Amino acid sequence: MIPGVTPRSTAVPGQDVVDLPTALEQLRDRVAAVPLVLATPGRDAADRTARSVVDQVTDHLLPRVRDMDAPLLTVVGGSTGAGKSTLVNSLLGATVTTPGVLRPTTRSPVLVCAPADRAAFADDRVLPGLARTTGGSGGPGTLQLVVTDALPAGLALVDAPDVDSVVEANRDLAGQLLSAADLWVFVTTASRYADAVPWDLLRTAAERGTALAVVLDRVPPEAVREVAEDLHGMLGRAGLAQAALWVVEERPLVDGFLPEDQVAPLRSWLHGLAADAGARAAVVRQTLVGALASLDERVAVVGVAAQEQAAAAGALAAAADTAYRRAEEAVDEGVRSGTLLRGEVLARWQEFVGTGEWMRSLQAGIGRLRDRVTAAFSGKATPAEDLQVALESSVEHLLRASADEAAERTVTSWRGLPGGAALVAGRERELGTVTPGFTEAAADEVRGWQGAVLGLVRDEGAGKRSRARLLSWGVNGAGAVVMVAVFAQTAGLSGAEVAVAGGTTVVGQRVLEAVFGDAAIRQLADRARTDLDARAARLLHVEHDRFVALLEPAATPADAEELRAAVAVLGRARS
Ligand SMILES: Nc1nc2c(ncn2[C@@H]2O[C@H](COP(=O)(O)OP(=O)(O)OP(=O)(O)O)[C@@H](O)[C@H]2O)c(=O)[nH]1
Ligand SMILES: [Mg+2]
Repeated sequence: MIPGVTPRSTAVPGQDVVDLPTALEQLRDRVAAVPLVLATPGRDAADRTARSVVDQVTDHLLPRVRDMDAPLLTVVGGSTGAGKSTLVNSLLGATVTTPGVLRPTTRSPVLVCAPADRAAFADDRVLPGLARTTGGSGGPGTLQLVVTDALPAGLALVDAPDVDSVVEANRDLAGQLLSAADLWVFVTTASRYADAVPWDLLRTAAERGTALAVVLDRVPPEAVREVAEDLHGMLGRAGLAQAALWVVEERPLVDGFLPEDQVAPLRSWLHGLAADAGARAAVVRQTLVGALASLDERVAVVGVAAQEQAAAAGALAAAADTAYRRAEEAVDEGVRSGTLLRGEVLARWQEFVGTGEWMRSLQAGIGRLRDRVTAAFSGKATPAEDLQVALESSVEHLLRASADEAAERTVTSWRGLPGGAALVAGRERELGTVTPGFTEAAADEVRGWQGAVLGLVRDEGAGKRSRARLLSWGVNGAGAVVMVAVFAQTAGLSGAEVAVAGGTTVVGQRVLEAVFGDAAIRQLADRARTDLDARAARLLHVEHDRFVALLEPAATPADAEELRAAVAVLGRARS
């Protein structure tokens, strides 16, 4: 440190202190980055909140805190067909925006400003998501910029689409424009002022203390008092007693404009604001302070949703884990139960050990029999290979059935879990069964396993007495015996039972008992089983991973934590 110079920042270690625009940008980027991908019950509402925060920071808060003196952005919004466009034209005394009989008329907004304020709105300082057009509407996603002497400098007017539009894009855009505003001019009519949607927005304005003027349009002259009083009462009950209320009577239009006496008071109020820098600054501050203050709670809503997403993802992952753990157990169980030594495998096993001729020769005694077995094993490569092929398809079948069941079980559990149904919707057939590559991968693994068993047989027992005997059966023959031993031994089948299964006689059983009782065979079978288990686990992992991959984009508790941190940084920047 340089002597005599103390650091300016009084930041608490570990707590960032940044300026307000930076804090707002960071918070916005955090909110935008929260992946609300799972369709949990609160997701859609939280998603809307997140978007409204992102939009408002971009469209209103950032441009405003960067330039407190920029012209007042006044958005004329409200009920469908209330006469918003007609009002804007009438305020200007010029047709700058198109009114119409067909609803909704205004689909892309029109921003009107004085020539002196052109630069403040021509670029992407405010509402950067809307491309500017001039000389006519550019369609969806655009903002038509109209520069006119009819407006004083310091005040811009936006003719917005209907807030309660039948067209969703209109509703969203209207909401976005209102949150970009320094001042709302909210237009409703004698027949619509009690509608729900406008009141949702008006309540939001009340909560945030947004600067607000309400225009009660198209009021039959005889009902002015009654309707105005009623609306005034409603505004008061909503905490909006401070809102300026303008009543416009329903009269024949004059060249498409409202009669001058109906529009003049509102116009002079707006022009007054434009002329009075102090009053304008007060409006700007009022809306800005309320909007900034509203962020904590709105971001908290997104944070809660992120937590919900994380919890839902956790529950979905647990369901998949359980299903695939059960599949591993099912494979293990299938191997242990000896059920694989049935059907085709059994037939090939019988062929392998049990030719009639060989059976008869068993009578001659164990010693000779073993030689005979040796001869049978080593001399009959084809039956050994047939047995391997039969075992291969039987193990593959077991793997496939277990993996299919796990997939189906996962899909079934996911359907009943928050966020799960939407993930599997329309994909039940694809997700409820093994992956397309499974059959091939399983065949590869099983063949790999068989190859490994043959390798074991070849390498194992070097220098041991057993090796010579083992190899005297031929690698294929000994390998087949080890493979059968895997299923027989773990099933607790004695050599005798395998022999019975093989259809051999009592004497044959004694021979096979000797073969399967052989320590070398038992050891090899243990290692072969461990290898098979590992291969099954690997296959099932791949299957399981595709479900995990669906959950990976979901929000985590860290997302919620980062939102809290960003709000805290904003809080320090604000103070
Ligand atoms: N007679 C009469 N007609 C009006 C008045 N205000 C609006 N209109 C008519 O009502 C229809 C709707 O008016 P607009 O100004 O297009 O209404 P809007 O609120 O901009 O409509 P959207 O943009 O579709 O939400 C048009 O045909 C206007 O001419 C009024 O005070 N008196
Ligand atoms: Mg309109």
